[in-house]
Amino acid sequence: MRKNRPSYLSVVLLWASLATVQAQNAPVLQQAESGTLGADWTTATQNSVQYISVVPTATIAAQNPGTAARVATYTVTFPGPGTYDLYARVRVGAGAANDDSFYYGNGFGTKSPANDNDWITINQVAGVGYTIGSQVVDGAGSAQSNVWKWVNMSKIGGAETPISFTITAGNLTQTFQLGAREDGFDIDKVVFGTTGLYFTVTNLDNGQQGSVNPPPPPFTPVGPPMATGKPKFLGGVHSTPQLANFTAYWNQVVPENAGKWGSVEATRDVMNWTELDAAYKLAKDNGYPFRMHVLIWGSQQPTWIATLPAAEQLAEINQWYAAVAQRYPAIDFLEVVNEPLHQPPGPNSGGGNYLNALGGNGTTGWDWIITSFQLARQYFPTTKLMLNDYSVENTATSAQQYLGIVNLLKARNLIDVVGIQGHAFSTRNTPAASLTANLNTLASAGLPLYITELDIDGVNAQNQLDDQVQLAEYQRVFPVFWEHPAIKGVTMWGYRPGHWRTAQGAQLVNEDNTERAALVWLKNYVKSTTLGTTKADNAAISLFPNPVTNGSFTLKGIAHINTIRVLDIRGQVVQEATLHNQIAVDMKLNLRPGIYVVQLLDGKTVASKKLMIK
Ligand code: 9MR
Repeated sequence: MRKNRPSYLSVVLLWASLATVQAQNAPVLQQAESGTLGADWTTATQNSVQYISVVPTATIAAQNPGTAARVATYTVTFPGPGTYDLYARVRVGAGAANDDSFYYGNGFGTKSPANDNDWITINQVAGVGYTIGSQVVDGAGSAQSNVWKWVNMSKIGGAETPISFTITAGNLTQTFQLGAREDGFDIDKVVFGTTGLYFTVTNLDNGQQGSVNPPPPPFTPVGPPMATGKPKFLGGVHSTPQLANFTAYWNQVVPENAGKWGSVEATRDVMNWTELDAAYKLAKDNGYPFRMHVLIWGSQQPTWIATLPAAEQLAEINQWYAAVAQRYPAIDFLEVVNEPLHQPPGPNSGGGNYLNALGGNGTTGWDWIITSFQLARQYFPTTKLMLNDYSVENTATSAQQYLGIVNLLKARNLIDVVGIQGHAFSTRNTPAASLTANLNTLASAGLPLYITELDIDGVNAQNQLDDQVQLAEYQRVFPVFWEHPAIKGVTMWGYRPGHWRTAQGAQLVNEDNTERAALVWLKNYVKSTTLGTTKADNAAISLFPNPVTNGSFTLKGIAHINTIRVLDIRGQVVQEATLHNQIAVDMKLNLRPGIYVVQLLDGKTVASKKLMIK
């Protein structure tokens, strides 16, 4: 009868409610070791994680496991019909790209081990996946090797187009197969989760249902940059992985790779400015100082220049300088030469091989650097010119050698500021007192110092991310730099995952932007530390006679002081002395009568005393 027939509307409603029921099918979790494992699989347990991997001796067939020994078989019962994505908790071994592939069956059922069409190849797992509880596991992520991570195997590319799995009513129990490809690829468990739902790492870890809507991002920093209002900047590096929330933390910009000559002009006369433009714009839009990294270096240089005759090389160098100067009229700091002590532009691959075109070593030993700076003054007359290098803060000999180059340039009025990279590999085994002593050496040229590429690692002895290890090292190293009176700014060489030292845990935030302990501390430390006006124990230091009548004065109580400076009323240093654990010193002055300021530096603080000379 007509009135008993379901209306069109109720059919739609019934369908919709069925769809809702389907969408709520519980995820299905399968431990990898629970299957029927072919003979080439091994099961192991580490830190209470039981997992499977294939023995190293097996061969890799192109796009299929090859033999039944390399297949693992599971019988899976689903709670209801629907479409499911396949998630897996896996670990890529130390071989990274050589340890990061496997297969799964192209649909349910028992597959033929050597038939390509029966298998989906999953590859390039080394650079994808998620580790943090709140992260949604989609097709991306940036977890690396040697960590347990979740990957949506129905979404990632890297080899073949992946698939989802469809379950129809009445066929809830299915056979599912995995196949081995590379050794060093460990599988802990898999989860079938309803396609279209958002599964976080926590959901998958615990077999929980995903959510219909994307969960809100767990953390958004508010800013402003932590050094706002401070006399020094605390800057950041510009590159794709480092961009998120930049302006909430950093107030100075340097391009990570986009300003290297080999990146701008990989092909002769074809300039790629895109990313360098973006870095410059980020700085200028926000009123942050911009540092150009880098004109002359012996790494990441164009390959085509290495084989040109010297005269042509010099012409190309002039064109490079001119092009940068024209495109970026307001560079604040220009790295003219990077890494002179370690990577001069020599004949090594990517080294440019143009050192001789710039005058070679010559009589000064560093003529090529002098020429590089002379050209820089010519093309960038109003820009602060910088020399930059690494590992000059951790050894006294390198500091002296570097100072030698700085002084050669300074004597010719070619240099304005001195860059010290400050990487973790230089600071980590260096006592704070040695860092300070070397900074004092470098400061003795009287030019401002900048820490240009700071990073501090954050893993423990087992190479696992360890917030406390990083925090302790930040607390040990950062204040040495930040509070040194000669250092006028610090730039972080990245702070997010994707950092060049991600494997060493140097990132300050997690994938989901949450702040690691070191960053929480750093924000508070920078905010609460008063710079420049911190006084050493002034009262304990006595200076007499004052006024000075016979051209000299005595200082007592200065055991901790390493530098004495006398400044005239315009703030110019007119006399300076370096001390080594002396309890008293007599300073002979060669100055006109008048009022001066005596500054006493201990590497962390500056104490000042007024001095009158009669
Ligand atoms: O961080 C940069 C990384 O992405 C590049 O692959 C690498 C190539 O040389 O350069 C890194 O940056 C270096 C910087 O340009 C100069 N000082 C050392 C930095 C770390 O290697």
